[in-house]
Parts: sequence; structure tokens; C-alpha cells
Amino acid sequence: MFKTEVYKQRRDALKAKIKSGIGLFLGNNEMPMNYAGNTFLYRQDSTFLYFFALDMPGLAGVIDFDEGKDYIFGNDVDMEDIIWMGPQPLMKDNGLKAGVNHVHSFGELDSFLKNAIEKKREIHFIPQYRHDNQILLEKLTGIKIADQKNRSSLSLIKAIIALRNVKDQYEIEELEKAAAIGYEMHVTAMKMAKPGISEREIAGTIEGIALARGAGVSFPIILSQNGETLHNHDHSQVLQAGRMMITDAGAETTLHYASDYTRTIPVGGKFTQRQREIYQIVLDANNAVTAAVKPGVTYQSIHLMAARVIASGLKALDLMQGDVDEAVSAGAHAMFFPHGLGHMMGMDVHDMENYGEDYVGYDEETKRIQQFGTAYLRLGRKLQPGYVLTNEPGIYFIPALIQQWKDEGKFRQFINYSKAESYIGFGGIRLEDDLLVTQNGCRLIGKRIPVTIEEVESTMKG
Ligand SMILES: [Mn+2]
Repeated sequence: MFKTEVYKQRRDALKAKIKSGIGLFLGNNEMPMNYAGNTFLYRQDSTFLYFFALDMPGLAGVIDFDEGKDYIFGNDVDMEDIIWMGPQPLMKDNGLKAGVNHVHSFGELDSFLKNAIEKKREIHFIPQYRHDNQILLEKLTGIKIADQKNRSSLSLIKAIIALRNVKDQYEIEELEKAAAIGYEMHVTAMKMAKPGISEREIAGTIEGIALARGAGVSFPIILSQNGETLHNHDHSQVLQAGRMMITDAGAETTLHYASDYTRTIPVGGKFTQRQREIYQIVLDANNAVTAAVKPGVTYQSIHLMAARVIASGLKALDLMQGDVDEAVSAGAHAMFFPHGLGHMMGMDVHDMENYGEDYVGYDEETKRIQQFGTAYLRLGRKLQPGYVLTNEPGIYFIPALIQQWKDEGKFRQFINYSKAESYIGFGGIRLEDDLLVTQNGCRLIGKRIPVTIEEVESTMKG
């Protein structure tokens, strides 16, 4: 964990924003995999980690905004726990590490909250995504699971987002560590990508790196030679010469800060002419984004700029036609680039997505554009120094989508369907870097993973 002061300051910053009521922060519990005693890799809730630091199951945190007091509810281990898990620090001492003096048994949370509810005090909570915590929240507050999302505290959600969207120096150091693990994962995948090797072997090897260097992957690895499927978790194929392999993967540090990178490489190490041409467009879009990111600019406008770079590159290859600006305003590029340019990143790889994507990535000033493709943009709002986000443009040839749009006669003035059909089987290319918005612009987090055609080919050779 960070030093105690960091967590105190975070809770104080929240108290400055929320003036009354009680904030309830449920930690995550162990989660059964195939029977109660055999659990998934444990992951503490990120909001709990942010304010209360303790990375272990069976806890809840409370902030009394009226009295300015912080509480942790959790039980000391008993002899049976000590026999199976070894000796553990007392909860009182765990609390002190997080700067919390008021530590009570978990059972006391119920009467604490019942008392507050009787006094008609507001209980602020964020939407719960784990079923056991949804059940617990219903038990503690009487609010039915189906109503919990609506009854969650918008003022708390907005206050936490305002804090967590801006990363401090300690968080940036952690994100750099996550980047270094991601670098090693991706370079290893590049070197392994020879014809005849299975996707599973590469995916398993780089997941091992994430576990060996930190807390594991920041999301399930996407690794496939079917890169036209955006989130392909199927690793059942054997790599073939002439195909490309897309790897979208990142790691979490032991303090649970994430990295998230995508690279697309030619199986065997040499791009074909056709692959080079499409690859270069995606790289140009990625580079243009890094050059454009700065405070005060909306990411929505940068997304649309990247779409124009892609559309004009595709026009030069005769895959698109007509006026580029008109094509992008109409949404014609989205047949090739059907997703958003990126998202916020922090402790969650899609940071705070459990709060509601629109609250994190949009605000009063910038609303989501409801057009196919751009509608999937997770981050649209005006950028501020300290934001950490991903830059991940892509070009894909999705056979079913090409077929459907062609049958509908959609955007015939902008799309050359016969040319597009000749790319069926090509796959897809995405290139993703992680950026920190600085005072005047942005910088990459971590050392850039080989990305130019020359860098990728020489890394794969050597
Ligand atoms: Mn991403």
C-alpha cells in the first residue's frame, strides 16, 4: 500500500465534497470458482482500495460525513484461520495502516447502519457489481437489489470520479510499473509468434509474466489471429504463416494499477505489402492521437480526428471514396473502425466502469454521440492534466458487417464494397498505448512497446 497519509488525504478530499450522511464502501469477498472452498484469484474492490487500502476479504469501510469519522468493519482471525492461513495482524493494526482508528467487528456494521437509517440519515453507496454484496446491501439497508442502481448516490459517484480521474504521483509510479510488465508480456508474445505455435501457449506464457511480476492480468487476455473479432478470448487456434496475431493485454501491479496495450504482428515476423499498408494507417492514427492529446480538448473530438485519419488512409487505398469529413460525419468509417478510441484507466482497466460509463467518460458539457461506432466511445469528455487514458484505434474487416452494409446499400457513396470484400480473411489491426495527460500535452506511460513496422519485424527476428 501507499503511505498511510495518502489514504487519509483521499478520505478528507471526499469529505470536502460530501457534506452529510454516511458513505458505505463494501470490500470484495472471496468468490467460489467450482465450490465454496476453491476460489477465483482474489481481487479487492478498487474503490475500497482507493480509500481504505486493505487488500483482503471480509471488510467494509464507512465515512461519516457529518462527524468526519472513518470506520473499518472486519473480524480478527480465529484459531482455525491461523491454523490454515497462518498468523494475521489484528484488525485494529490493519486499520491504523489505513489511518483508521475506529475498527469494529463486521457484525456491528448492521446495527451501525440501522441506527443511522432510524435517524433518517442518508446512506451514500455506489452501485454494486458482485452478487454477494448486492445481497448484503439489501440486508443492511432494506433496498432491493433491483432498486440499488437507481438508489445509489450520484453525489458520491461524481465526487469519487472527480478524485480518481486525476492520478497523483504515487499512482503514476504504479501505472509505470504496470506498463513495464505489459511491455515484457507483449515483447514475449512477439518473439513467440511463429507459425505452428498455439495461441493458448502464447496467452498462457504472457499471463504467467503478469502473475510473476504483479497481481496478474488487468483483464482476460485477447490474443487471436482472428483480429477482426474485437474481444476474442478464444485461444484455440494454431498460428499460420501469412496471418496476423492481435494481442490486447495488460497487467496489474500488486497495488492493482493497470496497463492495457494492443499490438498486431505478422505471424513469422514479416508483414505482407497489404498488411503494411493497413498497419501504417492505424499507426498514423495512433501517432496523431498522441500528438493531439492535451488539456482542454475533448477526447470525442480526438476520436473523430482519428476516424478521419483512418478514412483518408482507406481512401488512398481505394477502400473508401468521396469527401473524408462527410464520410466520418455520416459514420461510414465505422464499418472499418467500429469501436471507440479509448477509455480511462487506473486501478480498473476501464476505470470505475462499475459507476456507469457516462459518469466517468462524459459530463454535462460532452454527451455521447449515438451513432454506430462512435456510440461505443467510452471516454468523450474534455481532458485534464492527470487523466490516464488509452489510445487504441483500429481497422477491421468483419465479414458479416461488410455483407450486411453491402446488402443494405449503406454509404455506397463512401465505401468501395468490392475492394472491401477482397480483404475478407485479412483480420484486423489495433494498436494501443497508454497516455498520461500533462500540463501542456501528454506522454506515454512506460517505454513504448515496439510499434513501427521496422521495430516489430526486428523484435520478432531477434
Ligand atoms: Mn483498452
